[in-house]
Amino acid sequence: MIRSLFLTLCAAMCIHWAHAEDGSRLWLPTESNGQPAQINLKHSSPTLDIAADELRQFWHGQPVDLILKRDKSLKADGFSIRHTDKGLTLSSPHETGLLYAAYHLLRMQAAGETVNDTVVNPTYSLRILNHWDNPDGTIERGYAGKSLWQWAELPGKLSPRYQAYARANASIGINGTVLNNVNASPSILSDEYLQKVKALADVFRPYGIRVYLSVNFASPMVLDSLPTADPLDKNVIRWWKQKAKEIYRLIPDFGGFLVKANSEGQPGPCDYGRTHAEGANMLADALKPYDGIVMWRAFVYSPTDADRAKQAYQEFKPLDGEFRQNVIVQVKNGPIDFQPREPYSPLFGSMEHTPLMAEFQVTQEYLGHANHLAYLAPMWKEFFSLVPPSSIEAVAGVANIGSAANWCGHPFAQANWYAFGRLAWSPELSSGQIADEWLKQTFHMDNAEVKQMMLDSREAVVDYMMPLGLHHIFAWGHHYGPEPWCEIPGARPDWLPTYYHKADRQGLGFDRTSTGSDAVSQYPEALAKQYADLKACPEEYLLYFHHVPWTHRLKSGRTLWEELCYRYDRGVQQVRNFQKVWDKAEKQVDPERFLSVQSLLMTQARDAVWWKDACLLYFQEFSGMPIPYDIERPIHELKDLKKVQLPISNYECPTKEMLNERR
Ligand code: BDP
Repeated sequence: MIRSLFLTLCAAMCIHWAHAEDGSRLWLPTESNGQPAQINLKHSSPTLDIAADELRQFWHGQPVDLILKRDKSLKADGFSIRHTDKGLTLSSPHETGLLYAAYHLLRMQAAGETVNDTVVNPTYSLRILNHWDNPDGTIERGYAGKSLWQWAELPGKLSPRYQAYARANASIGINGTVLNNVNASPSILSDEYLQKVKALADVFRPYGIRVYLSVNFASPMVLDSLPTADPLDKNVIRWWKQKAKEIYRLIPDFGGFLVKANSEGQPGPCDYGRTHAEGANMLADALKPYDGIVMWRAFVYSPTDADRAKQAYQEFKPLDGEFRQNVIVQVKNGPIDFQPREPYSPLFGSMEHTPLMAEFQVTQEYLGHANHLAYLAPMWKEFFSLVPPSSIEAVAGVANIGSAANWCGHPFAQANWYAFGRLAWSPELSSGQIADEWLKQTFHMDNAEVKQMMLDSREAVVDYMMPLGLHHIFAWGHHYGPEPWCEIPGARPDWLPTYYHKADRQGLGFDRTSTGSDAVSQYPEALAKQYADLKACPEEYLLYFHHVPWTHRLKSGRTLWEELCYRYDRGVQQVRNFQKVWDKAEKQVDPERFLSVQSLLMTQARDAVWWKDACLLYFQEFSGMPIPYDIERPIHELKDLKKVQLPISNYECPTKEMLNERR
């Protein structure tokens, strides 16, 4: 029955495919097929009206009553669904809960799931996207065109995409957005920009989305020529209080600030001999009267220390308990920087008296930009398997959204936006379920092979880029291709791959045990013991924690060198297999998106070979061993690969022309 309903929907959607499909629809319903249902709503408000309208347009089941009602079992955004004699009753203590309930029903309908009586609560009350968008329209690490925010046109002109963006976010439960880059321009707090920010906040509000801003710690100096930004200076304190007042006068539900301080050249409290806590608390005090929060990032490291992986912990752990209640420390999932794979950051679980939030990167800075298919839910689930969802306060995702017609560049990159929202609401959902829902809503497709391709895709990227715990061996600057040999005279050592892989005649990998940097000791005892033991260390983290001899035997019985070769090769073969899976699915997909994904998979397959050849030929110079004869031979020469220069400025995604030129 469910299947037949699903097939009917698919048949209806085939008509839809008669139009060009540019991917702008995302996973959302846009066409009403079938008899609209009766929707009853006693009150009216912008949010409730959206909920009712969505159901009136797209829900084809029993009549629905939308009811605002207190209920002890429901959190603020939670809702319940009950069957009654007359149909379905959706209830929530808050309007946004009813909006989420409406999208929940529509999702179940599109995925062909049975609607049972249920109570649904979000795990986190803050589910937030971090845009790294600059006032000049560029996006740091953005690969889907320019910024969505048309700053020059705001506040006078409102692009229809703002509302579409809010709708998409609400449909997956995202309730906050930081509009601008963590490398923040002080101008975002100028009167001119605050008017623009207000205009966006007004569009997002009915969808339950609050606006937040990244702020530059030196803003009082830049905007109003104060001689200092010292957080203990009276005039600085007054400046921020006044700024908060101004903001809240315009945007009464403004969410708060996100701050990158004393990191990668950004100003911060340490410039004045103050701690991160003193800096964060000063801002928190300014926002407190309005219930605003400060998300203070723990992404800090200096070039002098022996191990970058240890630094956030070293700097923040001693500050545990010193932050105001409305400060949340935002910690990247791993200790280094959004690598295809790295262990979780040991700050999680170690700050008992400080609320922490996890920062995931939805944009694929280190996973092939918008050219590679890499479904990231398995990566975030891996994090949650080690950091219990209940041990953190919130989650943030660095957005992969831009002005591209299909929002995210790669058609499958939309799945990462979707998965981030779904996991921020329910971290217990499985990667498979999310992939399934997304495929059904986006492609109206029930294809086990395509779903499996999504589930395997992140591991494939790990295999062809950085298997066995290798990390940060990317090309300088743009982080797209391989450059394990990269040497830039005068560059910070911790920005160079050799710092991380430490290849030599004996072996490969970073010794983070007690004989090396001892980063293992930052983990809970049992885990530290396991990671420090060469035999017990999970192989996916092996070269992250150990400098391993080339001849060391792994679980497979192969030596490290052989296993490395097999993993790189496995990654390449996986992508070749993805190409086959996708080609087979041709009839189930509209031609535009089919061809787009097909062409991107070709790029990905070529890039996978590029990675494999570059890394194996380079590491072979140290191992001195042959590439096992049963795997594919290199097709490039190392000397040629060393000459590859991608002309990617401002970290933009390479165009097809660039990629062709490179080959
Ligand atoms: C790194 C990016 C850089 C960001 C930085 C951050 O390469 O562009 O500014 O993280 O998170 O991943 O602050």
